[in-house]
Parts: sequence; structure tokens; C-alpha cells
Amino acid sequence: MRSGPGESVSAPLDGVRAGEPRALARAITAVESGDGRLRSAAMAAPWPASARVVALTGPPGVGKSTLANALGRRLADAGRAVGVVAVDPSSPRTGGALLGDRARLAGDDGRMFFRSMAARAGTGGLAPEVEAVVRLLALSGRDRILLETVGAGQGEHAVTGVADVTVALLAAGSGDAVQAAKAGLFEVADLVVVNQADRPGAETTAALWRATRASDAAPVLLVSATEGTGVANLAEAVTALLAAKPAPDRSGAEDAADPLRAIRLHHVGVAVPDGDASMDRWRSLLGLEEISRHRVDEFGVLALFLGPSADSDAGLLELVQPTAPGPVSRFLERRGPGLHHICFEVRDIHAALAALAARGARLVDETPRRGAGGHLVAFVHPASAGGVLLELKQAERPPRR
Ligand SMILES: Nc1nc2c(ncn2[C@@H]2O[C@H](COP(=O)(O)OP(=O)(O)OP(=O)(O)O)[C@@H](O)[C@H]2O)c(=O)[nH]1
Ligand SMILES: [Mg+2]
Repeated sequence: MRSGPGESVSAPLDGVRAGEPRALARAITAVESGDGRLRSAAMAAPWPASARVVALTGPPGVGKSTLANALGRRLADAGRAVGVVAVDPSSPRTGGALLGDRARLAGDDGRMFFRSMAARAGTGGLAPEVEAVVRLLALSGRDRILLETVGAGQGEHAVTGVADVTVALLAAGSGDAVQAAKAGLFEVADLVVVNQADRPGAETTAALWRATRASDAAPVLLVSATEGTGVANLAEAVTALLAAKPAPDRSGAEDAADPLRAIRLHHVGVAVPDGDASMDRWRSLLGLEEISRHRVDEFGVLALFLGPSADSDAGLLELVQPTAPGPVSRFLERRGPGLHHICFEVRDIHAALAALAARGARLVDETPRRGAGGHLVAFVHPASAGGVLLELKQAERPPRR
């Protein structure tokens, strides 16, 4: 934050914009390893209108990487500049498949840029790094970006916020997968692919899928990623969908120009000596429910979040109880229980901190820390905010408009 006026950020983006594969690879590595400034710069850059994103998602080992490779080559043959990013599940796996993938598929052979990246667990959505890497690929001139993610539970809807078209994969012969898939991503898929169609059971799996779904179900295609059958059909179907669907609004330019524009009150924090006792009081007073509770050792507190109901997007009340000596226990000693801080959610906490620093605000945290629930947070000193301790929290994903 105290370094010069951003040469270190714009220079790597210049290389990316020039389409240099090595500059792109370096920028991805930097973003992947937590370079928040570069990530912000990538997110702030205008999205090239011709770039479209196709998500390939499905259970581990179903053939997503193999299909991304086959589909990518098909699109490259049709004259597209293709980039593939494969998001590895964050749990380390044994057996070498993952490393094999990385080695076999990484790099740029002149026709297609392929890169896998690790994504950390527990974000409940697509990691912000992934979105930034997609943007880097777009900035580098790739106009068809294939995004491989493991669809396994909640975060999967997040992919549909980034992708123009979402393709969900099932393995041939996996009737169980059809059942499991019904509740998840397949609800939002534009296309369903039964992969490994060279194996027995593909037709049965496709029939099962059709039978479990209403008439407006996503069309199902049979594909063998290894043998290449059905890949041309898939490329055609994807291309037709891209032509038919309007691109999502990725401009973000206004918000990017001012990262404090789209802030939203997330919660009000109240310091209390005993969270549970205090919660009982708020329950009977306003009928608030417990939404979540987190022990945050970094801050020496237990945080209880209360709100009208779990699915409400109303602002929350946070009861902060000290579990160890620290700022909150000192606050209680000095002032007793009461209003402790207010927290705003921001779409890019690094950019928001930079903007606040540029406005002369006194930051308690110059770089974000992990707060309740593992979210990135940072505090601004009350001296800069009318006597109120101000918390910023990274939004899980950009607010919809
Ligand atoms: N027989 C057959 N095997 C396939 C097909 N597609 C992929 N495979 C094989 O299945 C294995 C896993 O393929 P990947 O493409 O790595 O699967 P993935 O979904 O990317 O796996 P993760 O990224 O680990 O979740 C590899 O050994 C592939 O060769 C297919 O269409 N038919
Ligand atoms: Mg893979």
C-alpha cells in the first residue's frame, strides 16, 4: 500500500494484454498465491466483449479435464483463442492423477492455454482468485474460456454467475449420480453431458436423466472425451447457446473505479461478556434467531450472529464475547457492554482498503485478516470514522444487480 503508484501491477497486466503466454502464466501464479493488488487490477479491467465463459462441472474423475481439452481443441480448430482453467479440489489427493493432470495438461501449445489452479476450501462459492484468473484469460485475448470445477454441493451455483453457459457432466453407468445430481448443479446446467459414452450404460444414464426431469430439462448429449465422439455436437450446442444467450453484465467498471460504491451494511457488532445470555435477551426482545457462531482465535472472541431468519438478507447483529485477553476484553473493561463496531461488506476488500488509504483513512489492518467464518476482514480506526470502529468484510461474491 505504501509502494509506488502501481507499476508493479500494471506491468504484468501489459504482458497479459499483449497475449504473452508467459506473462499470463506468471500473472495467474501471482493471483493464485494471493497477490490481492494484481487480482484487483484484473477485476477492474474492462471485460473484453468477445470473451465468453463455458463452465464444465461434475463429480471428481468424470472426465472434465479430458473433455475441456477435447472441446477446447475443437473450438480452436474453429478459429477461437481458447483458454482453459481447471480448478482443483483443495483437498490433496493421492494416486498422482492430479499431478499427472497438471504436468500433462499445463501450458500453451500455441493453440490453447491450459492451466490448473488450486482453490482453497470453505469459501462456500467460487474463490475470488478463480474469477480473477478467468478475467486474466479474457484480458489476454482468449475469447473462449473453459472453466473446470468440481461440482460437489453448495458452491456450485457460484459458477453460473461467472459462466455464460454451464455444462454438467455425468459418467455413463452412474444411476446414483443422476440421483445425487438432481438436487445440485444440474438444476442450473444449460447442457448435460453423459461422458464415457464408450462405456456401457451411457444410454441408460441419459434415459434416467431425462426421466427424472421435467420437460424443460437441459438437453443431454452423449460424449466420449477420450475417443472424441460427440465432441463436435457438444461444440455446436455450446456455440448455439452462446449465440442465443446474452452475455452477463461483467462491466463492473463503475464499481471497480470506486470499490466503496457498492458497499452494504452487513452487521452491527455488540461487545458482551456472555454471548449466550445476551442472545437469549435479543431472542425474547426482537425474536432474532441464531444464524451462525464462530470461534475466532485470531481476535480472541466468540462471535454469535443473529438475524430475523437464516434466509433473510437483512443486516445482522453480531454478539462479540471475548475468549482471551485482547481488544474486545479491554473494550468491555473500559466501557462495559455495548456497541462495538459496524461492518460493511465490500466486493473487493483489497481495492476497498487501497481506496480508504488513498482518502487518508487510518487503517488498523493494512492487509485483510481471516475473521468469523474464515472471511477476509479488515478494520478501520474509529479516529477516521466518526468515533466508530469500522469493519470491512469481503463479500462472498459480487452483489447481483
Ligand atoms: N473410457 C473413458 N475414460 C475417460 C473418458 N473421459 C475421461 N476418461 C478418463 O477418466 C480419468 C479421469 O479423467 P479426467 O479428465 O482427469 O477427469 P476430471 O473430471 O477432470 O477429474 P478431476 O479433475 O480429478 O475431478 C482419466 O483416466 C481419463 O482418461 C471417456 O470419455 N471415456
Ligand atoms: Mg480435472
